[in-house]
Amino acid sequence: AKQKPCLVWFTGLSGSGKSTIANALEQELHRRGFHTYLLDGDNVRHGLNKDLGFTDEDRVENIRRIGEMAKLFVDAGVIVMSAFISPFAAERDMVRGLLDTEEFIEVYMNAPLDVCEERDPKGLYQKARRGEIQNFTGIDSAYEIPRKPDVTIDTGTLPVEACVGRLIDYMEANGYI
Ligand code: GGZ
Repeated sequence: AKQKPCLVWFTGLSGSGKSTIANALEQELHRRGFHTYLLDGDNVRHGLNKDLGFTDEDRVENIRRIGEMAKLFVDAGVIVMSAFISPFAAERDMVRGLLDTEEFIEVYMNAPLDVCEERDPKGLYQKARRGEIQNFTGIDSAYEIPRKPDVTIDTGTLPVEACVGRLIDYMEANGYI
């Protein structure tokens, strides 16, 4: 199907639903015949970026590389999704600046910290609270809330299908799909 290539940039706390919603969106786009690629921790932090940890400096470099890589996919005509915390506004803006204005869609996964912490699928918040891991976003490392995201999704309260629906509506309304 005809598509306008773009980068759907999910940002939010650990446990806010970035991977879940990005995967569900990708499935729906596939079902409709679009060509997509999803960048996430599994295929980036374990590969290209496996030399990077979670200091501020390493997160900055993580996002820089992901942004450059995503740009290549967009240039190749793909609808790209990325699911990284990307806690700092400066790096999100840097990635935005790599692309044409309409090519970058910043999606803020808005879930309160206590909801994310309650979900804690990997037990990482608990470890961070106990001091067993350091520099954990929301606990002892900052998350800067996006000031002007293109889309905000209240993932603390909305079911997955509704979140995907919001994104599909946005992408249709703005001519990406
Ligand atoms: C935040 C951490 C940390 C620390 C390991 N802080 O919920 P998850 O497990 O599956 O996703 C988190 C992921 C965050 O990596 P990102 O590449 O998205 O972060 S960033 O954009 O800030 O570079 C979490 C796990 O890695 N994880 N240690 N200290 N998340």
